[in-house]
Amino acid sequence: MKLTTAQFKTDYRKLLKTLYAEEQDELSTSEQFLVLGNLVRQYLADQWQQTTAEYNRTQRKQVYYFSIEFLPGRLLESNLLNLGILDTVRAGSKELGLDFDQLVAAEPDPGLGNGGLGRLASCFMDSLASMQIAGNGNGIRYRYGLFKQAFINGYQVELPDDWLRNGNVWEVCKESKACTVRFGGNVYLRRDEASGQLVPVYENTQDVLAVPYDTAMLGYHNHVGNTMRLWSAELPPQADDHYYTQADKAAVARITEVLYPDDSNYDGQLLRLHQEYFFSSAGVQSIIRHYRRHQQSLVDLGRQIAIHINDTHPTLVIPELMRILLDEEHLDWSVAWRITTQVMSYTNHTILQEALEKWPQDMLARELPRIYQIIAEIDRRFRVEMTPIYGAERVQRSAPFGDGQVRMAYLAVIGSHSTNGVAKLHTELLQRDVLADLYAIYPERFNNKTNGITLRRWVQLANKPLSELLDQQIGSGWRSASSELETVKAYQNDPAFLAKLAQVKLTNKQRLADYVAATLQIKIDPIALFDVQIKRLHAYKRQLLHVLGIIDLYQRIKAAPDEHYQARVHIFGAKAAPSYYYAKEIIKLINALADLVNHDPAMRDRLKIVFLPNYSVSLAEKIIPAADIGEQISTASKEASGTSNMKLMANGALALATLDGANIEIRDAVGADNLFLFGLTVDEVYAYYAQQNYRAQTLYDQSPRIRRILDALVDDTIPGIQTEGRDIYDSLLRFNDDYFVVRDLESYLAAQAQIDQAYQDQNQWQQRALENIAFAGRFSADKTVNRYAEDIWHVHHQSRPETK
Ligand code: F55
Repeated sequence: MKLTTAQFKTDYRKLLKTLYAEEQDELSTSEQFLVLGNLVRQYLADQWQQTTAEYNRTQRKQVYYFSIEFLPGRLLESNLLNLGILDTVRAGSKELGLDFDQLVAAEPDPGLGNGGLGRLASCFMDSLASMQIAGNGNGIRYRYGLFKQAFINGYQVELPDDWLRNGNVWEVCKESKACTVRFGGNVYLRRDEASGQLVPVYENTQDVLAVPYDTAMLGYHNHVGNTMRLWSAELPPQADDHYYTQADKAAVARITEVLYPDDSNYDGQLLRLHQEYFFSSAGVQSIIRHYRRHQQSLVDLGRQIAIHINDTHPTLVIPELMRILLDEEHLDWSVAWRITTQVMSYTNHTILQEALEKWPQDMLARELPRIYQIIAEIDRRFRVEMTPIYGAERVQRSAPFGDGQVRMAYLAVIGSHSTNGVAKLHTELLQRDVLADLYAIYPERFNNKTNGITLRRWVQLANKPLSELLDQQIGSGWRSASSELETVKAYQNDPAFLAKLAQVKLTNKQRLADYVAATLQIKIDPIALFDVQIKRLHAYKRQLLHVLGIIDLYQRIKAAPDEHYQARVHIFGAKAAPSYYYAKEIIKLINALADLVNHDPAMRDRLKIVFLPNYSVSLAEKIIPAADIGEQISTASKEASGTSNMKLMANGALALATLDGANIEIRDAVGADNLFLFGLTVDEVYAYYAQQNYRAQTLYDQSPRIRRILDALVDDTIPGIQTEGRDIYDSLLRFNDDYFVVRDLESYLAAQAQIDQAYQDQNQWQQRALENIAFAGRFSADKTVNRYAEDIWHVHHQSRPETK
């Protein structure tokens, strides 16, 4: 859009007066943010309304991305960037005497997700709009997002995330588009006299009103304004003969009260089931209602809409769409089923057994009786159709019902036309392992879609110094066509350019150092190597391996204080699920070690540990541009893809990585010389499983170095971890190290030694950083989303300039 600084200043002053009727210097930073946010919402309104109108007029195929989590990050700057007025507004703010950066930081960061899965959903929303795909988000408007993390005495404590306290400038409540979602009660089928059809009769249901709140998702410089719709649970309007009690109110509000803080452990709680059906049902109802307003026949539904199921959490959209087509639209089962499978597609995000959702059949039958009947019929028909072809055993292993439970991933595969994994290796493992039986039955449904990230947020906004350097060197075309980043390779032998690249990194490290000094009172030297691990705390992600590596370095410095050591700062960001006891013990270990190391004069500037609390999208934006090394060290086969690996790469960090998830594809893109690989391969891990011959204790017995490192957990080297140190030590030796930490330790240490070596040659290091930046465009979510559009959703996208 077009905007001059003068116009902006006039608009700002006028809105300030309208909203607050005060002088500018009376406003707090957060109030200043609200004025600017409201102004930007006015600026984007045209674009948003016109896109919606265009979708209604042309009846383009719509994609609905159903996700129980979204992590959009702060929206002020990204909306300004997409509108093309970021520089104008920054300049205008300055002239108004506002501190623009402070105002940006005053926006609450919506934590409506746990980690990679929720952030991926938001990267996709951004790319859908930028690729001009008619894409809609559908999720839950949690009253409280993921807990805020603080450390007290080194232990994680969880505080409520009251993100809506000052209101939300970006959302619009659409009360008139509310839907009713039914829970519980009894359902029976009765023959309708007039039509002769069977219709369900509901008794004693508990009805909840789903109220939508819409947020605009803008495309980059293209006038697109898509919608993310989040649902909030409320009581239905009061009937004349019925008064609600406070208890009624509280029971309903609970459904959308808070995000479940577990990112990889499924624990079949009733409230979670209610959340899943709540947003699935509301979303499908509103899609069909909207569709019916514009279209006659439902037979074409599969050509007009696509519904995407982000992990199994929204799988109940399958029986819910069936319910509407059967009970409300009176289609035959076979017609309804054909439409449903045509509409639905599913992404799997994990092969960890403990993360696969399974709901007890009796719970579903009680809570969602009609939905249960429909799933039972899906199960019955699947068995009837497949048993003659594939035999009773395979069918029993792969049907929706098993062991008294509904296996949601199986239901998702059976009820959709596409199932994808999120990296090549992950998709292979799905086919070989977790979903092997269904892969044998429906091989044509399986496909890979390697994850991607939006460079608009993760480079353009998060790393402005790098963005400006790239503009200078290769022009600004990369900002809309990320494949143009590859042209920067032409400068890999240009020492002046490499020096500028090093300078950019140093600037970002200084900025992070300032933040660390201000928040944690720890002084870190930007000249040191910044080694970063940022992700949820989980045993399989092996933060412990990283810690053991630091212990080794600490012990080496202590033993030979006069040697030369590459100065290092180890930076962690990680939340643990509140109920994940072991993960919390690792947090305590990291903090205790940090305490020891950071106060030991012998470490001086050689080694510092910084564990930044409350890792979140906005904290990631500060850390990632400052990283020299990004640790991607999961046990091979466990990390489905990883996406911070891609963000770090795009910011010129080199990966320290196992051959897991998308790390493999990153290696293929940049070449093995431009990252540091170590550790067991998937085949080696699987061979240990098959032969059951892994013994961590033997490795401990045989290696003095391993022994010295592990012993530090239990010999009071690190004060304050009596319990934790012993538990962690036992997990490795007594309980035989589920994730091969001990097995990979020496290989990890060797890779770290290579890194120290490599860092000495700054010219060559910057060449490697440049190579990583150059190939980051391959992991642009724009491309990923285009592949979904072509292969799965069958919708048109902007084919130029950002094609495959
Ligand atoms: C959240 C709730 C439940 Cl019940 C289960 C899982 C999650 C969750 O947050 N999963 C998650 O983030 N998975 C991650 O998805 C990323 C995007 O595909 C992958 O990159 C990453 O490997 C995977 O762990």
